[in-house]
Parts: sequence; C-alpha cells; structure tokens
Amino acid sequence: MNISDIMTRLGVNETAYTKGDLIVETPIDGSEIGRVAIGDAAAIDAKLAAAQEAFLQWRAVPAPRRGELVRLLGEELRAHKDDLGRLAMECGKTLSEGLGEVQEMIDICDFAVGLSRQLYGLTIASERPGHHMRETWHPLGVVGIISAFNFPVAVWSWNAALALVCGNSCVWKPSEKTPLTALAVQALYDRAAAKFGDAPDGLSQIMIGAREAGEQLVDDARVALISATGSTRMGAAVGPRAASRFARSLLELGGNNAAIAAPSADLELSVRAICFSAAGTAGQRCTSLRRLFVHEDIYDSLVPRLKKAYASLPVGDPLEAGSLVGPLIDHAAFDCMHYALDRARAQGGTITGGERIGDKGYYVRPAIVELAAHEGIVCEETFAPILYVMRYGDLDDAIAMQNSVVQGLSSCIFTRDLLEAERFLSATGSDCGIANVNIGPSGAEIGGAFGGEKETGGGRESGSDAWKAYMRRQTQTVNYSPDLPLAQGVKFDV
Ligand code: UN1
Repeated sequence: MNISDIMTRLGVNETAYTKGDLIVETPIDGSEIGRVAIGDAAAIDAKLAAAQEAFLQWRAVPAPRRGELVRLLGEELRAHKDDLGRLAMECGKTLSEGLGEVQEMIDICDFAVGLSRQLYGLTIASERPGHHMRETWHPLGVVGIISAFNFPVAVWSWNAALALVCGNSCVWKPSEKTPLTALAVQALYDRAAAKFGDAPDGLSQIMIGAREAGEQLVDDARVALISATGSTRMGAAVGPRAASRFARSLLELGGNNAAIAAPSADLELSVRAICFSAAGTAGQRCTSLRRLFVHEDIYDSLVPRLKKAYASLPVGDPLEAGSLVGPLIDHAAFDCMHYALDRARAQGGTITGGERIGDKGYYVRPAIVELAAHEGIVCEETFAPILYVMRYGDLDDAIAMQNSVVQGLSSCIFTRDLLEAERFLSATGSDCGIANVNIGPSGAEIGGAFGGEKETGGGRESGSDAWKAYMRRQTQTVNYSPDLPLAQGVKFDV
C-alpha cells in the first residue's frame, strides 16, 4: 500500500502525515507509516471556539440545505471509496472490510440527507381552548466525537452526518492509533465544504491527541454532546465527567456478545456466521461474537465443524488477497489475548488455536475455548478473537447466561423454530440493544439504532431516531385566543 499516493489522491497535505511527534505504525508489519502533529491545549481551545462560532451560524441554515453538505460528503466518499477503504486498513482490517467501512459511511450520508427533510416534531392537543402545542427539534451545539481504532472512520460518520443535518458543528478526536484515515476523511469533508460554498469555517474539525485531548473535549463547556466509542473503562471516565457539567453523552462501549445455537439451527449457516462474527476483524469489533451457547443435542456436530473451519481460516497480511483475518492492533492487544487464554486455561477451558503466527505484527490463529461453566474471564470483554463455547440444555438457561454479563450490546440465536426465535426477541429474552435471528451479532446495517444497554453505555447512534440525541427538544404552547385559561383548571384572577 503506497500511503503517500493514496494521501495525495485524497487531498491530504504531505506534512500533515509526515511531520509530528505521534508515530503511526501499521499493525500489518509494525513499520512506521506516518508522523502526525498532536494539538496542544491552546490549539484545541481555538478549534472549539471556531466550532462554537460555526454552530451559531449553521443552526440558522435550513435543514435541507444542511443536508446538501452531507450529500456532497457522500459524493466524495463514493468517488474515493477504493482509496479510503485501503487506508482504513490502517487498523489491520481486510480490504473487503475496509471498503465495507466506507460503504457504511456512504450509507449514513444517504440516510442523513433524507433525514434533513424529516426532522419531524409533533403537534399535541392542548387542553386549553384557543391554544395549540407542538414539539420542535432544534440544533444542539458543538458535538465532540471520540472514536476508536477498529472503525477508524465509520463511527465518526454515524455521528457527524447526523450532527451536521441536525444543525450542529463537530470536533472529532480519532483514535491516536489510526489518525491517517481520519486525516483523509477530514480532507474529503473539506472538499465537500468547498463545493458547498458557504459552510462556516470550523464546522467539522479534527483534533489529534491522546487522553488529555479527550479530557479537554469532555470538560469544555462549549461542547453540548460528547459521543464516545471505546472501552467501558473510557466510558466510565467520560460519562460522569460530562454529566458533572450537565452535558449530554452518548456512549458506545464494550460488548460481550453472545450467540445461542439451538437444536434446529442450520449448521452450515451458523458456522459461517460464527466465523465471521468471532474471527472477522480479528475479533476487534465491539459487536464481535465472544460467547457461544450450543444446545447439547447439536454440540458434537456443530463444534467440530466450527473447529475445522477455524483451522483453515486464512490468517495473514490483509493486503494479500484471500486473507480473512488480519493482525491484532498492537502488542498490548496480544498480551490481553494471552492473559485471557491463560485465565481460561486455569478455569479448566480446552483451547484450540490462539497461537501467534509469524513474528512481524501480531497475527494470531483465532481461538475456541470450550468451557463447562459460564464464569470468570468469560464474563469479561477481551478485544481479540477468542470464542468461549459452552453447552446448554434449556433455552431459558441459555438466555439467562447470555444476559448475566455486565455488557449488553449485541446477541443472536440460530434456530428454525419460530417459538424459540420469538421467545429470544421478547421482553423476557435478550437484554441487549441488538438481537438477531439467524445472523451473527456483528455487521449491523446503518438503518437501525446502534448501541447497547448496561455497561455498553445506553447510547444509540446511526439509524432510526438516533438523530434525536443530536437535537434539543422544545415543547411550545401558543395561545391564539384573547383569554388566559390556565392548565389543570387553576384559577388565578387578578
Ligand atoms: C464497532 O465495532 O464499534 O455492526 C462498530 C458492526 C459494524 C459497526 C461496529 N457495523 O459490526
């Protein structure tokens, strides 16, 4: 991958990715691929001031016109899908997944353009004669976006596309592990803004930095909403900090996603879905499958098939055609994986796979860990391709085990039994934000609200009515009569 050719085509100035203190290494082989300047506190402050100024102008632009800017951004993404998809491999994902990530951005832009004519409020029947009530959605303010390495740009677009049509400005802190793709996206946004013509300066900006930069964003009174994607530990720091100044937060944190393979499951389909969800992206999606409950009647037919499929999964350089599983992001991720496998072994787990492959980058054979009990390390999220497999006999027990962890992002059941599927989707079934039947827990489309419950943070991004998080709701009552009747029949005659 020739980074400088791609960056040139995407319109990124060479100094932006070759000069600076932050050294960017590719997980593909550990080599240096760029150097990026980290903004200091004063530089971030200036960006926030510009964002606030931009918001004051942008909120008065009609929403369908705001949609035009997002439409132009979508066009840039379409035109540069291939280059950006290659660059998204900065985090080690395969080209197909990199292209999928850019497609996810294009999809949310299309969604947001339509939404720009559909920021619907309500009219509400007033109890008072000569009055009407309505509910109107207004722009909110500056939106701070903190994104993670594993979806270096798509998660930004879920937030930014909605935030912009909703009349907000954005300041984005991408993961310091994947700043190059983020810089390229910023360049594409800048092109779209130039074509748009009169977008306020500083409407959508990027700030490169580490933890302190994120803290500055969270603490700044000008930031009305913090949308943060990452670990539960990060969210536990961000949420209360934002709440302490009564800012809104939208948190998309850890998952410990499960699948239930029921007796009537289509085994072929289940194996494919499990491999993609558990081993794809090297287990580094927040939606990755981590726990599998297999009914005892099919355990001996499903699990050997799964192991066979795992043994032949092509693990290797994602730049090479045919690779399905790329590297872990870094050495620390590899250490976490080995720590988890050691604990699983100490818990009596039988491990298949998990070994490192080669000595450049951190490539691992995805691991299957068969365990008798759902406990200990199984209940923790490890951001690596480890699948814990357990038997179950009764569906209620499987659902209870699935729900017994602190995370609540995504879940699924493989079954051809309608009653089981509906039971799983019912109020007493999965407690997650996402629940699927006959597909894995990962790979969601943008049209639905994305996010989860409990320690996953409760936020919803992307489709459905997630846009409401980016606006403030105003209840309006208008009296068009000459009288002043009070609500609830209260009398106050003066
Ligand atoms: C993430 O891992 O933070 O549903 C996002 C999925 C993707 C998004 C994952 N569409 O797997």
